[in-house]
Amino acid sequence: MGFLAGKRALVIGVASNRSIAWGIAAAMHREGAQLAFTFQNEKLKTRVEKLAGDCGSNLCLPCDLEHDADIAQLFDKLATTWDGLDILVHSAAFAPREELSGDFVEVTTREGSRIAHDVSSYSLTALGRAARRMMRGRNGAILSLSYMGSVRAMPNYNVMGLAKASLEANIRYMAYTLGPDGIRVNGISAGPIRTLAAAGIADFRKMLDHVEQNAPLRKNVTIEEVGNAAAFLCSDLASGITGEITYVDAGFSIVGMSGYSQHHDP
Ligand code: NAD
Ligand code: 0WE
Repeated sequence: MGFLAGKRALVIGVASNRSIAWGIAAAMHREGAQLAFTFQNEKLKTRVEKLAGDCGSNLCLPCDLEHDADIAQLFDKLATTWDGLDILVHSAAFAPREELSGDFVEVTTREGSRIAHDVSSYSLTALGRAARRMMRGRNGAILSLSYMGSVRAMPNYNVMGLAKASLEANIRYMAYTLGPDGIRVNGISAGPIRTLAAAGIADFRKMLDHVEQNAPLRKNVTIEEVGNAAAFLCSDLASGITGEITYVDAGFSIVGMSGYSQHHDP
């Protein structure tokens, strides 16, 4: 029996079979969890429904995280099918494309900042509030996805770095507040992965190559590796862990002198 047998998980952020959320859903399904999904808009509906079917789920509900009414309706609908919720996965982020290239100080706008922080950080608080009643008192777990741009200045990631810093603080405040309800809140900071969110990002190939050459494990991570860590963090195996950001990045973030090559006999 899998280590998530009997658990019910809601997964937000599947857009394709390359989505990190899809790697998480597949790992959770393998470990015995029952799944429900959301889709951002009608364009994604059929794709998400097909992927849901692949892991035995026919629960697919609409939710645009920019709208309070969508979040309220999501949990109203979910409560008509499920009497409780054990796991909530938040794997969504957005900033207007113009914010994600060029000189940070020059390209960052008030409206772009608002949108990035709203969708990528505030939405986690809104979801936590809406999910709280269904998750209370059953060793629930909430998980979100971050990136190292929250703690280091990086080219082009720009205002998304600020939004991820906010998200990581949000994870700690939510862990602090929801802990007494038996709900853990954690984050995974993943290395770069080619998903739709990475499509069209300038020099993404270059970043993948740089990680492959400099990370201690000399590789990039996959959605399967992120999925396995996510399944663990949301399971009772992680019952002592809350408010943490776990790096799943082949070790890239711990290196203090990238590019230095060490002589090494076999
Ligand atoms: P993806 O494009 O597959 O997923 C992003 C998801 O966000 C999509 O499903 C999209 O529908 C959803 N989304 C965006 N705006 C939304 C809104 N207003 N309402 C509802 N949903 C919305 O890309 P991904 O790489 O799997 O991204 C998932 C998460 O992982 C994001 O938080 C991203 O910041 C994070 N992350 C990605 C990488 C990477 O290199 N791909 C690395 C570290 C962290
Ligand atoms: O968090 C992300 C990407 C999130 C993202 C992606 C897009 C592309 C499409 C947010 N908003 C948008 N808006 C769009 O219009 N990652 C960690 C992947 C990523 O994005 C980068 C990166 C990396 C890594 C952008 C610049 C530099 C590095």
